[in-house]
Amino acid sequence: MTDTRAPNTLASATLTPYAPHVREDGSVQRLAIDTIRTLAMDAVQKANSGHPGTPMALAPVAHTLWSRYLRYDPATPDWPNRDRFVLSCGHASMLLYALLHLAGVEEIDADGKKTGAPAVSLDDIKQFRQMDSKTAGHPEYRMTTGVETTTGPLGQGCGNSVGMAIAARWLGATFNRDGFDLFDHDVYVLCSDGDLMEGVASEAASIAGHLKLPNLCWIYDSNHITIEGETDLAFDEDVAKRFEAYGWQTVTVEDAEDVVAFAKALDVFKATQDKPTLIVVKSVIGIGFPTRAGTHKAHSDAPGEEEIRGAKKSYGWPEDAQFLVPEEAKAAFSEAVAGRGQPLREEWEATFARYREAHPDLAEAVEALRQGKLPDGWQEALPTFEPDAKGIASREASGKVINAIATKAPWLVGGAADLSPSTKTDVKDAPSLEAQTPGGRNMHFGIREHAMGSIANGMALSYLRPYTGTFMVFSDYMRPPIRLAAIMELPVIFVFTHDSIGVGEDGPTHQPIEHLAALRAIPGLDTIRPGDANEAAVAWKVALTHTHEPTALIFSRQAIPTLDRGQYASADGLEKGGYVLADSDGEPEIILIGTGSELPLVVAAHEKLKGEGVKSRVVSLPSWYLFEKQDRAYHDSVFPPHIRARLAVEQGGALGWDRYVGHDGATVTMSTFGASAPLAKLQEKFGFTLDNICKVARDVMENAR
Ligand SMILES: Cc1ncc(C[n+]2csc(CCOP(=O)(O)OP(=O)(O)O)c2C)c(N)n1
Ligand SMILES: [Mg+2]
Repeated sequence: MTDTRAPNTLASATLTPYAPHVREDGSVQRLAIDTIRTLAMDAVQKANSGHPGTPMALAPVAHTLWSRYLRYDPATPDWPNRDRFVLSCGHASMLLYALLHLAGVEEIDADGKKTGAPAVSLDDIKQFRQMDSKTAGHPEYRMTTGVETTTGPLGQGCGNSVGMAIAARWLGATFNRDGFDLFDHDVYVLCSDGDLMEGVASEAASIAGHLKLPNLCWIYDSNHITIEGETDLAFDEDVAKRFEAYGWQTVTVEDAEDVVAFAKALDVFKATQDKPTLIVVKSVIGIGFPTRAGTHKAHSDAPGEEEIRGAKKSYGWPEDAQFLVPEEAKAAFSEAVAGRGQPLREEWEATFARYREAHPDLAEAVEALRQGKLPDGWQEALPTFEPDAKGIASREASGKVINAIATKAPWLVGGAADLSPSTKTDVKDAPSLEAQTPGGRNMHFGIREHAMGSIANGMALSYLRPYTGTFMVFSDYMRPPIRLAAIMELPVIFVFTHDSIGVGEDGPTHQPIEHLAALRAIPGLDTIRPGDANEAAVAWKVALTHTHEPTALIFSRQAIPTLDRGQYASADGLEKGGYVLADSDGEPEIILIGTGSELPLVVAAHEKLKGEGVKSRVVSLPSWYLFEKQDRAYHDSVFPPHIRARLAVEQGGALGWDRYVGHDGATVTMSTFGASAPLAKLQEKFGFTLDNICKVARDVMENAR
């Protein structure tokens, strides 16, 4: 991709030069900076909770970035080519709310329509941290217009930003044409000591350096303070050197008050075309507080009237004023942001109108991805699989599905954490996504599962349909971003293969036990464990149809027979989460429930019991999440309440199965870690054999009588 980013038109020399620590230069910029500070203090004091110190310290930095660099139109905060601003240190949320308020960002609803309300009004700021307010304790994507991603768990915003920067480059490489620079935006992050101590940010920074992302700028608030005290307690590495080793450009700004130096640092970022940039900004947390400034006491909690009055005095602010927003400060700030962003956005729209003429197909694709849709017809590409007693591993089936739909779903972009030969997540004959091929589609996340999840979330926030891949046991390494995908309602697809003791010889460290229960416990996450190749195809269809839910697709390492769907019910039943796969003539005496690789085993038990005169029903239950969405009548049709003899078979922990098997039912599940041995031996040891399932089924029937 040629770098088409607009040159910085504002030379830093045009900035009002504040001398460090002189906070009363009388300029309107200074007024706006102090407005941010006083709003943060007043809101935290009123809420009696929150974090005032960092918004106060970073106000000059954020003000400079927004008013002089950020390409952002407050009237169209969903303009696709806007620069992204991520507040990774989400505890400093009042900084973002103050910026959104002062910039006059307009609210848009879930359908992208303007509501006529501001994104954050002054009243909203007065409702900081209150029920149903737009100013939650930490910034929440979807709840507040202008919040680009939910942050709060430190490090995640950093991870997301790498995904956003990757997506921006991918979009540019895929859709930009001569004379049509549709996508060339930058991604800015404010991050704190905590962010940069977290492993996820290190993983993300490492791959960002590898990918040489020139459109990524992290601004590190080096204030030497965390909650427990000075950073010396636990953090004394040279962060800039670490980032240089990652392949980043680094610039240090000695004083956050020195906006000229900071603007120069941003100029360095804009001029750097071959690597990401880290700007280390040294700041004083809670600057202006008489006793708390520069101490961990400025990090959180209401500072108290005395501290606030002292700080306001030091800014030359009326000490008794609360929630004071000088009109001229707001006007100057919003005009500065809109003055640059609005013409750029209008120009973009004019370009897009011409693009639609010149490249109608591409324009249609851009429209579709903006709406979170895949191109029409992608479902037609979904494969079906012939009955096959030997069958294939569901990971193999998944790989075939990915490859079948790849050309129909061009912005399905993903990859694995160095396991694609095992997870089968690569699109064959497609280029890798690398520094020189930013439009490639096979991501090599490296062995960085945590960042992989976080990066995928960032890609989803920037219009792509990302998927990830690793062994299911390592879903633990990804839990924070999976949870955040669910909170943000991002339709990320997390592929997990090697889903049970079926892993075999690799042993207990690689055999998931509690992981299914742990994933099923995340609200809003659709965890699907398909029972054969056709269920795997339908699972992908469901996942790609989701617009507001992430999906965990759980696949086996080992082959699973492909069921004869002429003899048994259609795999489309998966769309309801669970369905009657095989039934008895007349009322069943027992319901056998299976998921994943245990489904064919349960079907075999059903057939064996039938031969012995026992009437059983088989329920395939690949997604509890989807099944719970069905109504009572459907539930009762699958699980008639009076049939109390029920047996669930799953090579995972028992936790949660009582919901379906009830008091009189039983499970054949795992109650210990697995073992290192060939699969057949493991199945014998842990009771996943035809004979044992039939025996337990008979016991259950006996007990339920
Ligand atoms: C993953 C994670 N762990 C812990 C916390 C709780 N927490 C919030 S802020 C913070 C550290 C504060 O230090 P720093 O990141 O330097 O922010 P500053 O106080 O300088 O703004 C911690 C531990 C968190 N939000 N996320
Ligand atoms: Mg700090």
